[in-house]
This record gives sequence, C-alpha cells and structure tokens, in this order.
Amino acid sequence: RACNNETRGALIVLEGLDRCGKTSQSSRLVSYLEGLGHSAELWRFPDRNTSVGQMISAYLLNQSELDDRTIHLLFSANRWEKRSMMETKLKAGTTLIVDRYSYSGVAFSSAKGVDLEWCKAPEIGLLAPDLVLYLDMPPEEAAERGGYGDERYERLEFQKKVAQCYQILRDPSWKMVDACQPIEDVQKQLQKIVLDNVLACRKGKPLSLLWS
Ligand code: Z5A
Repeated sequence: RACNNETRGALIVLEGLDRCGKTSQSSRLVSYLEGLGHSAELWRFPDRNTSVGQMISAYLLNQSELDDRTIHLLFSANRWEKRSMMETKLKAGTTLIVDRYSYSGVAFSSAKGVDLEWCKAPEIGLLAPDLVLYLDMPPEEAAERGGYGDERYERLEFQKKVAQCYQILRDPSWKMVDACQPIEDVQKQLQKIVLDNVLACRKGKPLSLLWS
C-alpha cells in the first residue's frame, strides 16, 4: 500500500441526525473503496471500546448522570485519544470513513444550551476532515425510521434543536445529500463525492487542523 504523504488516505466524516443512515452508508462506502483497491477503515465516534468511551456509553444509556460540560469534554477526549492513531493511518495511506465527529460534539452539546464557542474550543487541533458529508433529513422523518430506542438523545424535540445547531456549524464545503432517498441512491451520490476526494488526497492535499 501507499506509504508516504503524497499518497495519504482521506479523512471523511458523515454527520446528520439520529437514524439518517450514517452507519449504513459508512460501511457501504468502506466496501466500495476496498472494492476499488483502496485501503479504507470504518471508524465511529463515540468509540465505546475505550475506558472514556465506556463512560460515554453509560451516559447515553441513561445508566449514569453527568454535567453537560463534563460529558462534552469526555466526547472530545474520546476523539483526542484516537488522534495520533488517526494521523498514523492517514499517513500510511488508509482512508478513514468516520461515523460522527466534532460536529456532533458541538451540535449535541449546544442543543442543550451550552455556548457554541465553548463547545468548539476542546476540538481545536484535532485533524480536520477532508470532506464532511451531511445526510440531510427532516427530524420528523428520521424519527419514523425504525423508531427511537432508549438512548438519551432519541427524542424528536431534542433532534429538532440539534438540526438547528448543525445549520449554524455548516460551512460551504460540506456536501449535503438528501438522505430521504432510497439507500442505494444515497450511496451512489456519496460514492462519487468520496472517490473524488480520495483521489485528491492521494495527489498530496495536505492534512489540516480543525477550527484553528
Ligand atoms: N454524540 C454527542 O453528543 N457528542 C459527540 O461528540 C458524538 C456523539 C460523537 C451516539 O449515537 C450519540 O452520541 C448520538 C450523538 C451523540 N445521539 N443521538 N441521537 P450513535 O452514533 O451510537 O447512534 P446514531 O448516530 O444516532 O446512529 P443510528 O441511530 O444508528 O443512526 P444512523 O447511523 O444515522 O442510521 P442507520 O443505523 O444507518 O439507519 C437507521 C435505520 O434506518 C436502519 O433501520 C436503516 O436500515 C434505515 N435506513 C437507513 N438509510 C435508509 C434509507 N435511505 N431509506 C430507508 N431506511 C433507511
């Protein structure tokens, strides 16, 4: 596999409301890239496998209570603890398809009323995605998909606030994809955008840092 900065992998993030299809689309994208001979891995945040991730998981399952800023910093720490591995993989030529990232961190905490700039601060210096794919879907439609379970944020009123916070964070480089279409149609659109981005990164697009 490619092993220098000129042929690095791409950092590609999928964002969107609960149930918009991030997990389904992320795993399909990895299979697609692997089928073309690219090295690719599926990552997700929170990564519930680490000790920080287990604290987050207990919170999301309503098994523990934490102050809003405390849980925010744990989500951020969960990204920081993976940062060096992320950089190593990218520089070794592996593309990372990441199911949620710092934008979820800021959108969910600011939807609770925590100041947006305060929420962004601990994310500064993490690797910036080469591409953000936003799976766009009205909260009412997302709520109808497979029903919400028992996790903390799975309530329509709260998801509406999260959607508003994503709107504030959104910048012109984000690729918005209509997530109400059938899975295969969404996937076809994502494949084209992702492949273009992977090829651009292989040609030497430098890695950059988030919000600095
Ligand atoms: N959170 C945070 O607060 N701070 C942070 O920093 C981070 C996260 C990183 C983690 O949830 C929670 O933590 C999350 C944000 C918060 N809370 N919420 N809400 P998670 O990542 O474990 O769970 P999720 O992101 O909400 O994933 P999900 O519920 O599994 O949704 P999804 O990945 O977007 O969708 P899916 O699993 O691919 O699909 C959902 C269902 O819809 C499934 O039955 C599919 O078959 C179906 N589906 C998918 N696409 C389609 C289409 N196109 N048509 C019809 N049906 C479809």
